Amino acid sequence: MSTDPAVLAALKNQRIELPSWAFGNSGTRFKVFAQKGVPRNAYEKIADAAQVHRFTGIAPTVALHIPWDKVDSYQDLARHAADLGVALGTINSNTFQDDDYMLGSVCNADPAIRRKAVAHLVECIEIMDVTGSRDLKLWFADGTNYPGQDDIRARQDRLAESLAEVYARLGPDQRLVLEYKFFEPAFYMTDVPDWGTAFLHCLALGEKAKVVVDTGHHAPGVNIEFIVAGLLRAGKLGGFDFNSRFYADDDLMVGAADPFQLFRIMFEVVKADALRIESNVSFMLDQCHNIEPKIQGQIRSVMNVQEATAKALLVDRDELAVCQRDGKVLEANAILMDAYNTDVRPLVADVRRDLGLDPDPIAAYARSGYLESVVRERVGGEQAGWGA
Ligand code: RM4
Ligand code: MN
Repeated sequence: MSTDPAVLAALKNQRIELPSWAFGNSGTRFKVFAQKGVPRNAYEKIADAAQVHRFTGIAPTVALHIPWDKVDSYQDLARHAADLGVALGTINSNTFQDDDYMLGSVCNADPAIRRKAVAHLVECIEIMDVTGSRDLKLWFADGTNYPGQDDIRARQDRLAESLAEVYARLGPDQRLVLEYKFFEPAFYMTDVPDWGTAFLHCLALGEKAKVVVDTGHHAPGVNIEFIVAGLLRAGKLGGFDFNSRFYADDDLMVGAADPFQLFRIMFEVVKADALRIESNVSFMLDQCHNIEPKIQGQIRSVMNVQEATAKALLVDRDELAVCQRDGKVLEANAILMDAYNTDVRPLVADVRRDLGLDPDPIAAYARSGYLESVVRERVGGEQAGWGA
């Protein structure tokens, strides 16, 4: 097992952002299953997220989703987070749950509805001003279900105009990160379906606009690490929404469906030296736990990203470069596979020990009795959930 100090340092400095919505109830369009002890508001979601950081040591920020996490005072919420040893991160907008958005939000043919959507996005920036968040994450459910339903190109124009308005409102240290998804809820045409469309809009907007890669938002068989490599090369990768898919946008724990893919993605990140916080690539989780315990599910996801990263860091890149130069196809592949097939669990356990943590986060969390205590305390009130 490598104890290369650079590998250990990279793992200790890794940062993964947690999604507040992962701690609320969620489910499928068929049924949302309520779990005992689930948070009833943003404050309780942050308390749960703080547990994930407490046992992993590398997840110190929590992304909010507006209006799901609306509170009276974001200053107070930020203070609450700080008291619990975490900070507020990315602000996610939501223009997909209002009746007005049935035919789209920023791409809607009705200018009044577009104005309403843009106003919501500006409201999110106002929240960022208070929380000190850097990123406004945009994902649009906009699209059409039937050919001819609306004008594809006109919708792109409306999108560009709306984005430009929002972009103009960003502060000097704020960014707009645009997420794509190939289908759902629209089934014929989605307005931001792929990295190319997101990239074109970000390019037109400027330096402060970057693309977000949600690992669940591609058709089967798409080579996601290729997209990641290209966006990194262009300086346009804003970050990730990590999760796993078997079929559509399944939002399962990252690394559950395809740990090898996660490793390949992290290898591109490591090669581009983009793991460092200063690279400004953010590593967020975007999951909705349907049937599994939420805090434990998030801990597992953080561990999965950490293990994939450790394997990526172990690739003998010098040797790989030689094999690639010499056209040694199978030798080059073997170098990658050697790293992937390494059991890095002892290495990441060492990283945790160095951080003063229990080497087994799942067991330590179970022993802490946190879940039992919130199940006891969180009675009454309305549990937070998707509201879908
Ligand atoms: C979308 C997308 C967004 C997330 C919502 C809940 O499919 O992944 O990132 O905020 O779901
Ligand atoms: Mn996402």
